[in-house]
Amino acid sequence: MTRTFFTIVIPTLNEEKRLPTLLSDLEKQTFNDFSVIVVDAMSSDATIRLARQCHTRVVISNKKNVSYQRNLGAKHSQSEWTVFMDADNRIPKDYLQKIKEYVEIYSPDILSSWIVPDSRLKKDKITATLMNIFMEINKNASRPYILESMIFIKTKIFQTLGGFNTDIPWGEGEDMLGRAHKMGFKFEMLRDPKYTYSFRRLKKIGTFKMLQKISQIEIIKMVKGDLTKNDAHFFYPMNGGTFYKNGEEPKMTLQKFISILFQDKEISSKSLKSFKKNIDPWKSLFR
Ligand SMILES: Nc1nc2c(ncn2[C@@H]2O[C@H](COP(=O)(O)OP(=O)(O)OP(=O)(O)O)[C@@H](O)[C@H]2O)c(=O)[nH]1
Ligand SMILES: [Mg+2]
Repeated sequence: MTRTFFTIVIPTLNEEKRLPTLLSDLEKQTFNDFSVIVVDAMSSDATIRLARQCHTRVVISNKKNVSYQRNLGAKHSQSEWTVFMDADNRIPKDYLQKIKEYVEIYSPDILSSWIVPDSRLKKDKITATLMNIFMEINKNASRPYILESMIFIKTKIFQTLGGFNTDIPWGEGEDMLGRAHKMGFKFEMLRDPKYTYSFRRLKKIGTFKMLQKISQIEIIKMVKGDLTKNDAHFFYPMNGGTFYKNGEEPKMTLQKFISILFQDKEISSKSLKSFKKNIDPWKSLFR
């Protein structure tokens, strides 16, 4: 494999609908010193065939775990920069060109960029703007917020950090950035260029429902310290493209939420009753 400026790693699971569009965006880039590795978790649809048709290197992962797949892809990277992109992204044709120019002038260690939604709906534009503002105000925090859908990182630094933690079901990018921050690596969030972030989940389950779910996750994290892999599935099922073909949204009832919250703890029926009474202000999270 020749040593390109960027190596782009795309983890996939049943992404026959989305991946070809991203690969075609990549083909149209004005800067083309990059290679692409699709790390597929044994898709049952045409993902692998379509990736190969586009002359893309495909690595098969024997584990269905996005972080594991990203780490596996990065092992094959011989570039100075490794880039993690999701199959449901779109990028404008000067995206890589602008990033390359930026890194050559400012030499950051890790970076990402602002997003635009894949929709013309006003509510999606507002949501994307709020996400951009959130990323902007957090960029100097000790644990900056980042979307795993677009991460540029120097390959050596990725290795030093030990890659993504494969045991984390949620926020693995943030976790890695937290470790990078501690070691003094330089992170940047670019306002320009922007990439198109897929709002397919919002389309499938609804914006308000998504906000409910994020609030529920944050409550679990506050109480339990973290979210287990089992819990995560109830809030944010990760099945790649499969979820959008035939995936069912797991229903989160107040009862289920309480059982997740207290599953490792002994709790008397009296305190459970009092908890249910006290949760009244939070009830809107379960409608
Ligand atoms: N192996 C594996 N890959 C996955 C899984 N879920 C997603 N992927 C792939 O990992 C990348 C990120 O997944 P997405 O489903 O886009 O994650 P997301 O953006 O948080 O969620 P969506 O809102 O559903 O798009 C995609 O390229 C997927 O194809 C999974 O459960 N297992
Ligand atoms: Mg996505």
